[in-house]
Amino acid sequence: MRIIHCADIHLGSKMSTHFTPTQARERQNELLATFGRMVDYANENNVNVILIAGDLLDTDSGNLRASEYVLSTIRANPSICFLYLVGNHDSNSLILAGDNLPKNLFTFGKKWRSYEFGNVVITGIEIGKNNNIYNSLVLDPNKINIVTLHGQEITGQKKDGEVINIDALKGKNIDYLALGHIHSYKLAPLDNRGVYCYPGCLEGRGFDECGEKGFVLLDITDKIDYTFIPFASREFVEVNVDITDAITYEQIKNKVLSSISGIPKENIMRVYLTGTYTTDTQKYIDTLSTELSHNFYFLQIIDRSTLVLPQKDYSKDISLAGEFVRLVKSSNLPQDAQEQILYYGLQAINGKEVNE
Ligand SMILES: [Mn+2]
Repeated sequence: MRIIHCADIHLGSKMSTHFTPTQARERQNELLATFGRMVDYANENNVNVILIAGDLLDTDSGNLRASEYVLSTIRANPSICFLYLVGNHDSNSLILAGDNLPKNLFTFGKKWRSYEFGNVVITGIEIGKNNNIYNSLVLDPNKINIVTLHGQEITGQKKDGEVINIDALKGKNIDYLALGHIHSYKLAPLDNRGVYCYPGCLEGRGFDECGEKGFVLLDITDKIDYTFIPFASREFVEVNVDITDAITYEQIKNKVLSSISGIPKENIMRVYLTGTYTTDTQKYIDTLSTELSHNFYFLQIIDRSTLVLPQKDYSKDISLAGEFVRLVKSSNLPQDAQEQILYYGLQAINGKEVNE
């Protein structure tokens, strides 16, 4: 049999960070559409079960469209079993609020609950703040055991809150521990028998969720094969570009272009300018952002380069420039503000056009 293990889809997220209202709306729809595409993938690849390990919704309620979309999709695919464990974001999920749930939608509760598919048993529990779940988990060693939980992994030490004590789940006959809560893919050994896995989210929602996102496909015969399937419609990508040797606008632009070439244009990009610059550097960031933003769905340039003053000892220089540098450096302004003022001020004193 085949199972999709996904989690942390956060349907109904506002997606408004970084984006215009139009783009945010588009990303909200993409999030729903990617869930729909995953169900299509399940159909096309003979997947029997979609196991959702928590945080399917971004909030319990308030997003009627996301809830109705999910319920409608589940009803339209009666040959797939949807096992939905709620997480900390959707513990009172609106999807489960109605009386008339789809017949192919199954849930978990505050006590361990198992679903059997031949030799495969999927067992889960809503942990909430309950730290006392481990002793009551008893699994048949002769079955293929998948256990699902939502929370932050910890080892050893006691800690309150929605945490999963990995050590306490060792030696429990678990073959695959299907987790949710961490938004990046992670697969690690559990014990001599099993592994534990966070699939990560389906779509990144910000630059703290960079890189490939997707779900895990489990192919089960007498053992489990697991494959991470990248599935996001866009990725958040961050790139560092060292501009130390670039002086002209064109040189900086070419450095940025060569660093981002090959990155698909549908991605959501952030370019950090790093290294050093001088008062001669043509660092016209607004112009560069505008020019390059046509190359990507979204592109943002953040300047982290630092100013290197000309090889001149301004501390005793009897000139307007010397007086200016001493005045700025003796001020209480933060380092980056001082650099900005010195950059533009020295350009002005040297008779250059001051941009930005
Ligand atoms: Mn969570």
